Amino acid sequence: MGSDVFRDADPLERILSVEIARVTEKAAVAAAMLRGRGDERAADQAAVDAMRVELDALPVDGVVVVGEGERDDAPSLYVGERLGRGGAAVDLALDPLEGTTICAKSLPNAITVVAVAARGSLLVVPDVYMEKIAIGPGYAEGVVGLDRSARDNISSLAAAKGVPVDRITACILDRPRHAKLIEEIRATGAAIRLIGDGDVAGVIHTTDPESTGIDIYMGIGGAPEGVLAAAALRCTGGQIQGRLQLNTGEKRNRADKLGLHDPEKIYDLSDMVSGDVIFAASGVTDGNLLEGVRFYANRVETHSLVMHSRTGTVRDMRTRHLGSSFFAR
Ligand code: VTB
Repeated sequence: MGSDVFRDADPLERILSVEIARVTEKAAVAAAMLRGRGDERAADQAAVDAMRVELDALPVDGVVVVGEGERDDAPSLYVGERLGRGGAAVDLALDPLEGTTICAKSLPNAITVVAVAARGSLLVVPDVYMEKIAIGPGYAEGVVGLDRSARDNISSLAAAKGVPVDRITACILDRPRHAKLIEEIRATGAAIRLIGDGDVAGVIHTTDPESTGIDIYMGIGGAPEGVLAAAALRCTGGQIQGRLQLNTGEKRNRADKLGLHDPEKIYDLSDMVSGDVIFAASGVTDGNLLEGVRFYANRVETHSLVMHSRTGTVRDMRTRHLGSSFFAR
């Protein structure tokens, strides 16, 4: 059980860690057809529909634990939906279009994301906000943490990296709620990359600061996105902490029902993802780590990352699709 599910079914692991790319690729192509059309709902729906078909074709017995919402609000890919042709019992965490607004505006870093994990190994969170802090691999455990001030975290990270504070860049969602955090970080001399959406990508960007220019992710975003980001870091290395923002009785009740009884608890990577996980993301629009979908006269090209935590494999996959199914509109 638990973390050995992929090893026990080695052929499955091998199939999955390639087949899973199809899931995010198809969703990326569907969303990319609607890039820059100003219609977030249509782009999201196209990605959802494409992703659902591909997930349902995987050789797994999957249950969605991070999805498009509760059953009533999300007719497809809702939390609790069972998908797959049958096989190993797995949890599915997904975001068919991370950054619907950035896709609709054709801005950078819209991606499609899926994680497949051993059953029971992903933290099931309510769809509330989560305060997060994340850094990439190569740092000692505890270099940064949510129990410390922004100033402390930035200076501790700079010291660990061996650079002055003004060489650190933090990625933060551009939201009014972050005004104080932004002020505090700017006062340290560190730089801030403000993003409009897409904090799963924001966290993943910390894993390759040389390419992305981002050293640390900070601030408040969606809790489901926190678990997805943790799945990626479980594969690449890195650290993440998250604290649910349970500022009403109703939210505390929802968390309580999921077994999350301490509203102040800081969840770390192993709390959010406790077992083996396969993670895939494909670019919809061009970004720092992933290129967006390219349409040519006779083919479509996609760019994906597929990672597996147990083996430590990170596949950087550029794929040419010549099949007509990719052109169907
Ligand atoms: C973030 C971001 C998402 O939601 O989690 C954000 O990564 C948080 O919510 O892409 P607000 O938009 O309310 O700040 C998204 O923007 C959309 O799910």
